[in-house]
Amino acid sequence: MIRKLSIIWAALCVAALLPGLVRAHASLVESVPAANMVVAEPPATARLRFTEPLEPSYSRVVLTSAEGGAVEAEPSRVAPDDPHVLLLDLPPLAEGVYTLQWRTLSTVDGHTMRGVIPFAVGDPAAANAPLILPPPPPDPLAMPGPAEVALRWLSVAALALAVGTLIFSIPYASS
Ligand SMILES: [Cu+2]
Repeated sequence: MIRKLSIIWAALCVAALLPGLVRAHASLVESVPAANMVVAEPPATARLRFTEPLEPSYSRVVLTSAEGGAVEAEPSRVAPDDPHVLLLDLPPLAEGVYTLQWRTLSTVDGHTMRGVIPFAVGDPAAANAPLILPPPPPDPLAMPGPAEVALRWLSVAALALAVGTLIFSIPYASS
C-alpha cells in the first residue's frame, strides 16, 4: 500500500510540473496597443493579457521612449477583475516610438517571463511600412528581484523532490 502511494505521489509531483512546461508560463496573448502598431491616439490605459494569472508583487509593465529612458507614469497594476491582465495608465504621449517592457511571474507555476511591445504614436497614413525599431533601450527590469530568485529555487526544489521520489519508489515497486 505504501509502495503504491509513493508511486502515486511521484506521478502527482511530475504531473504538477508539466502544465507549466506545456503552457509556456505567463506569456503574452494580446495587447492594446498591439505590437508594432502605429496609433494616431494612444489609449489612456495600456492593456496586456497573458496566458496565466499574474503574481502582482513581481509582474509589471513600464513604458520607455525611443531615447531609452523610462517614461514617467503611475506604476502598472494587475487588473482587479482579471488576474491575467496588466494595466498601465499612459501619460499624454508625443509622436514617436515607444516600447512597453513587461515581466510576469505566473501564480500557476512560479515561472517568470519578459518581453517588449514596440509601438509608435503618429499618423497611421504615413505608417504602412513596418515599424523601424530603435536600438534596445537599457532594460529597467533587468535586475532579478529576490522574489524571482526564491521562486526559481523553489521550482528547482520541487523538480528535485519529484524526481527523487520517483527514483526511490522504483526499487520497491519492482520487488
Ligand atoms: Cu511556466
